[in-house]
Amino acid sequence: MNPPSIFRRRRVLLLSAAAAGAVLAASVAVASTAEAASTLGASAAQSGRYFGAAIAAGKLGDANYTGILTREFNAVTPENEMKWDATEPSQGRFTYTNGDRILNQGLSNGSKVRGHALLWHNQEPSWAQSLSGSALRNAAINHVTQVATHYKGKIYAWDVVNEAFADGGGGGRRDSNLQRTGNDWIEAAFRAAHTADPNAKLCYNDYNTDGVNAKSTGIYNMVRDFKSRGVPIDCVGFQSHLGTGIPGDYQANLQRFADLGVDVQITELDVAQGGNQASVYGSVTRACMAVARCTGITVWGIRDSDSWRTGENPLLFDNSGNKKAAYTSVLNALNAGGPTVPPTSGPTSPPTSPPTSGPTTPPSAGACSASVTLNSWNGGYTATVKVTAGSAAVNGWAVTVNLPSGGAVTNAWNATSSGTSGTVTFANVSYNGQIPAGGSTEFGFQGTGSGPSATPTCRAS
Ligand code: 9MR
Repeated sequence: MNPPSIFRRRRVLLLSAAAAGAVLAASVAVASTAEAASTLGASAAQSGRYFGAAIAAGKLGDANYTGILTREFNAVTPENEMKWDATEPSQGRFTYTNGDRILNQGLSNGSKVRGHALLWHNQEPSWAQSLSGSALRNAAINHVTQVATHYKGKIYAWDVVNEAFADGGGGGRRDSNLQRTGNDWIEAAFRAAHTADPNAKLCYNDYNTDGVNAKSTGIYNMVRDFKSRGVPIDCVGFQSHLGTGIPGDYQANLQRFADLGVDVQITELDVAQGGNQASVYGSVTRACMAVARCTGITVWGIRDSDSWRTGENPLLFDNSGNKKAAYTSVLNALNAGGPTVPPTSGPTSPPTSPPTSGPTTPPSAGACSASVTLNSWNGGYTATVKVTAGSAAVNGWAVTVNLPSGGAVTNAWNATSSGTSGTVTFANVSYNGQIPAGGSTEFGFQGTGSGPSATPTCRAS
């Protein structure tokens, strides 16, 4: 589960506008670390993030539990109370009592509430387990509509679909009765959720996606497809039920999803208690803090005794509610700061229709510039390329990079690529070709070997 340790380096390559020769500095706002906060939620909030916990309605009468909850956390997720079996135990009869208790606990404490989960092959009520085909599809979409409508305006982010991808090497969908209703069941669920609660962030959530692997890449391809077709997806949840280590490309994996134009969130973090539990917790927190669109972290329970992983002591507080070393590690990482979460703005998805007119003249040099940020590991990298227009608006662009021999581009996002090795040119896609004067857009690509070391060129029209 945990790949061997890898070497990572991070470089920023800058290309200046050809005419001016000016150097464009990649700029990120870094949260002030002048005053360290003393709780998880407050320290996360300094950079615009949340730090949450999964909670259970049945424990809200436990003063030790709620004491930690209200002191430390500024987000909550119902561990079971908003799942399908809990909210629609018989078809068409909806029960929100316990879900509402979690919601009200969160809202009364000024916390964000993550909704979990509208559709999941697990914890389906028995009546749904016996359905198939259009009867199941209609029941599932009705469930999404009803539950998202009940909580409309109150949920920060919904896990619309949970764990729909298969484990193992294929990168494909998991077989389930939902999947057998047709491959479009996931996008149908996202569209229904968006119609019911247009302001909630809509997430896809899964496990074993904690590095670049076949499963996470399958999900990545789905998200990229959704973004290109205007399916309303806003975020991807990485559950992060971890053993004794963390994949070396954990941060790069978060970043490649963020580069698709979605938020990323750590949604169910817990780490087996071994010699390095505290350090794994610290690494996960630092990875999220380093990715501007990683908006928050949720741990899957409060005290070790609250965890579903009986006997593994995987949480931040011991059975008595005392802070563990892992707690200190997380708090320090939060207080160390990182890029501030960008404000939510603009449409949740790119426009679906292409621009009415494309570039009429070949791109010319000098009217745009590009800066490349590499996340590299031993044998591969992801590159994020920022394309910035000069003093005139750009209506189409092309960026050319020279790759060292032996390496190849394996995939690209928010751009089309021509060639895979040597000189590779990336051109805008329909929705990001137009850049206002001085404005910028981003695309990315992943490759084997080493990333580009020479200055890329940008041509604009
Ligand atoms: O923690 C949850 C546990 O109480 C339930 O019995 C279990 C039922 O499958 O679900 C647990 O939460 C899961 C979450 O909803 C989705 N990701 C995996 C979590 C741990 O199994």
